[in-house]
Amino acid sequence: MLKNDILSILKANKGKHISGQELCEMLNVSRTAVWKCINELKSDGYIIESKHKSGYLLMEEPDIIDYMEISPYLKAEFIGRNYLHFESISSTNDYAKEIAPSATDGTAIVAEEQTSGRGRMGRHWVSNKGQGIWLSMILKPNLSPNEAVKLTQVAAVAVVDSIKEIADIRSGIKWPNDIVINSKKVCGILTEMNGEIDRVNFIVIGIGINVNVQNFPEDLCGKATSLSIETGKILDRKPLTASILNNFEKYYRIFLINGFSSIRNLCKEYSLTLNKDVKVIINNNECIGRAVDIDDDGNLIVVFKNGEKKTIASGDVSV
Ligand code: BT5
Repeated sequence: MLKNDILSILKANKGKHISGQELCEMLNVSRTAVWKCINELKSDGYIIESKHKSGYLLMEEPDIIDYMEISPYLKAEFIGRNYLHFESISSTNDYAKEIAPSATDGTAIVAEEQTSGRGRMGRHWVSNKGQGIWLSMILKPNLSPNEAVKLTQVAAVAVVDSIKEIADIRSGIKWPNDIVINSKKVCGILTEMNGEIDRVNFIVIGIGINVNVQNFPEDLCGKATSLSIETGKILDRKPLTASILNNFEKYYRIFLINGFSSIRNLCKEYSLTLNKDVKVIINNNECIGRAVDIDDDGNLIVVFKNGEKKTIASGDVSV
């Protein structure tokens, strides 16, 4: 796309004017085509100085997480290489499921805002405009459905690493799908699957991270937090988005080659649930026990007061 080519040149020449003539020659297009693209970039939020005789200078880039903005940080080879960015969408997971049958493995869908962001069991996920990373990845591994459910843990480990890398703060995993800082949820993961009994057609992993959210609705106060609240800084979402894709690809490859057992130690190290008393809902009854292990299948092992040991495969566990 011409607009992206022009943007790449302006980015590569930061601090330096590039004349319209130079752009025309480099890209073999007309002056009008260049001018049209510059105007489009300006309306996308890029601040571009246009000076008679000296040309165009990129002064400021918008706070958006489209491919052009995140790709300088993207090292992953297939996760996020097909990258669809939306200003606003109902839910990146819903859209991912819609397009998954014909989408390539590793496709990422990212939105600045979700109008119907979802958690598990139809719960609402607050997805403020421009303040978080609302991301879904489409995966097409050759796995059985019971292997696929472990991908939530793989994603959780990747998110903890990325938060440390970019925000320089330690977070932990509240089994199975919450990332927590100071006892408050900063990120939730929603893994959804389409397949048959013994075969996965596709998996969608949705990750929602509160990056620069400052205020939450009343019902989430005291329960939710953001990286900005925890660090006292406004963070750049671009390297964080790319880092999540990079780290996810790294752990996903390890998982596919060596199985979940190779990720298990990190899950245990990052776990905020292990060695704590937990409430588990079993057949609509609330039972209290101690979380003692995460097994090779990613299940939580809980020992109850009566000495009974149970393997919890999914569901709601609260510390
Ligand atoms: C989750 O569900 O934590 C999974 C959230 C996944 C969100 C991503 S964003 C991209 C992709 N597209 C989607 O539509 N979804 C995924 P669960 O464990 O059921 O937690 C949901 C609960 O978290 C809600 O009932 C609230 O109590 C709380 N919550 C809602 N919004 C939140 C937020 N922004 N931050 C922290 N907690 C929130």
